[in-house]
Amino acid sequence: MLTRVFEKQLAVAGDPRAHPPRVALAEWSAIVSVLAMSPAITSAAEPTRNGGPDQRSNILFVILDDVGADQLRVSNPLGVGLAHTPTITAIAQQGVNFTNCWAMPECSPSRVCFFTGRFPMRTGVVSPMTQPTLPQSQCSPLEATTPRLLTQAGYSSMLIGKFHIAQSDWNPAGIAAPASCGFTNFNGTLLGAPPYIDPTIAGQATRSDGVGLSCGLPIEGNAPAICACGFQDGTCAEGVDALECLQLGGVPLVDSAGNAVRSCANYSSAAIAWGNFNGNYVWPRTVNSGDVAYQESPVRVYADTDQALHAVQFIRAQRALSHRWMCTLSFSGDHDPWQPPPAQLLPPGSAWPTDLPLVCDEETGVKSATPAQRELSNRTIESMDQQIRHVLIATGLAHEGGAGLTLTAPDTVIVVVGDNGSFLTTVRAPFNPVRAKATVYQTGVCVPLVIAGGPTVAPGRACDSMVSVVDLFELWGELAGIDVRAAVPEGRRLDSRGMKGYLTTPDAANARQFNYSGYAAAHLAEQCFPCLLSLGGGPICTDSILTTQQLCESQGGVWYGPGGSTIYTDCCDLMKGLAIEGELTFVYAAQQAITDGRWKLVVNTLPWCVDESKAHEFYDLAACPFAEVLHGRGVDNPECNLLASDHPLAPPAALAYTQLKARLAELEATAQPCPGDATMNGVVNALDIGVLMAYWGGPSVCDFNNDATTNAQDLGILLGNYGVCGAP
Ligand SMILES: [Ca+2]
Ligand SMILES: [Ca+2]
Ligand SMILES: [Ca+2]
Repeated sequence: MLTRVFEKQLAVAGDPRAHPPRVALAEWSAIVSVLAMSPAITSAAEPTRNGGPDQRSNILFVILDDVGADQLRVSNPLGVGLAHTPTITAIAQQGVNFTNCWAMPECSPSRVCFFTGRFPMRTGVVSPMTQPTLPQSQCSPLEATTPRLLTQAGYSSMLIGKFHIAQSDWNPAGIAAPASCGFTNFNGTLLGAPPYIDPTIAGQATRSDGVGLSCGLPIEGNAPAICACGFQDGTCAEGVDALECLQLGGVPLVDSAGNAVRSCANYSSAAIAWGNFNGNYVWPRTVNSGDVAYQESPVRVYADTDQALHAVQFIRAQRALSHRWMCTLSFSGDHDPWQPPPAQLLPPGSAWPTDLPLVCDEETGVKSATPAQRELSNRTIESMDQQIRHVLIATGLAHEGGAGLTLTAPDTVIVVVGDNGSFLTTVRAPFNPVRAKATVYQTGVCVPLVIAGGPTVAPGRACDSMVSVVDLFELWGELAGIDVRAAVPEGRRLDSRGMKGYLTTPDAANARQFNYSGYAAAHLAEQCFPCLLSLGGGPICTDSILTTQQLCESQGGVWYGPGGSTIYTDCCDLMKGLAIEGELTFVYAAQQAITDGRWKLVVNTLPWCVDESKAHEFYDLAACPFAEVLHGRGVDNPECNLLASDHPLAPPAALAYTQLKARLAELEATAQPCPGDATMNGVVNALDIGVLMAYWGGPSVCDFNNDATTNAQDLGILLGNYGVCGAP
């Protein structure tokens, strides 16, 4: 069956009829691509063409969306009931397991870090793009991104799967947003998550509550129903497992009440809403290829399978041509909404517990930490792990024998990372589910990172040094023979530190003295309103993360903006209106964290109604719960906050607190906003005017007053700062 599935996908991928409207990149792409690169790198010869052997490495970079350190055996030694991930474990055993990696707390900021080496406070990508976000909060087309640097060094590169570094809404490049940031070889999705699950099964079920259909397929006895499977070409097959039907690109037939239909007798393709998206099984593809961008929608192939297939095709082609390459494989299966992956993608023995209801979005409409969501999360991680294995074997980067998976390509480095902490309902003990993704606490920022191959020596060890997701940007450069500091335009600050030393030298000195993570409110086209969540531990309010009614309600929240029963302007307004003072927990609009490895300072941007004493939190990670099993850094639960008690800090803590505050102030001082500096080099000059003029009349990174257009007002701001930001 698996062969048949792959053949079907090849047919889809290669079908020229599936390539609808094309848009060419506008003329501004020329100006920004020139400005994004340092002249030094533009003229640089390929670094190793000096007669010696090519020491550079190919790179397979795997991003596991929303897989925090708590989810994997390699990063959570205490975890119980974790996913079965033999591939990732094998990579760690043949490489280095980084036990102290911090990501940003949310998708987009981390992803921009991977490819720019710059913290969110510099790139402007401070928040995930969960609703139309203005270009100044998307990755700037003037960033010297990894694919741009790699092209200059003679590499081929491709990003497959979830992008979420920029989006098409408000972006002057539209669906060519990846290419505008240098990702001219992109095949995946511009969405930040899988599309919503379709509880109508392509319009067949008319009952409005979606009961029994929360996974986007009919369920019987906690398993996919056996039903008739209809295809768009009018053919139909009986006796098909509903999940397999979706995998084959069909639609499981159900009656209006959602019960499985077993006969093809009355099947009509015309009665099916073929345009409905359905989680990971039916989704919109965007392709950027050179200066061409197009969409293919909907794609009816399970997303992991499709992405693994494209990775195999790309890597095989590069290996056949003896090109140096980087393949970024960006899986999003473990981002909500969770759906069961095809059974054929799971490892042996990975069966759904027969006594556990197979539900995806909870049918009551209220999400809570359910065993089903954790089980679904496990299944998606297992699917990704198996797909990584498939890619490694199918491309000759590994073989499977009696000893399990063995990596066999010494010229290729394999990197697997999570992009942020786990989402609350999936968090595994001993990590903290209510201080998880979208917070700067340990559960929100600690991610798994394993690296194998290439220059790695003494495989099978752990590295406990602090590393940040920005450091991966520098690692790509180190592996490709690029000096990233020389390659980015003069005056542009990098936050990355070298990582290659950790691979080549088991006792390498620490490259960084502190680590940082943070998020803030993005520049949005519309005002935000509050969303009230109930997660079992009392009400929680956010007015900065779940910023639309659909997003709020999809997380089981109650929406208090336009379209809701009552409108409140923000969470403070809501707290007073609902008279829930003292009960409400706020999700802060911005948070920053900085650590020296032991001590950790958290700085909160407070809502106007919250007492200023909550602005700082301070932790001794070595004294927080589970420190002894989590490499000396425990979980920063509230009771571990040293500033929560009335006792003054002990002298060592007081000194560390002062030092970390100073560190953060130094960092912020180097990232002061400079409206007008479109080229991000600390100087406002004629070059910036040139960029602004190229975007005149529309939204752009030169929309310095955040009003969604670029015009004389923005030029006025630029001229007002002319030269100023560059002053020492
Ligand atoms: Ca993510
Ligand atoms: Ca400038
Ligand atoms: Ca403007």
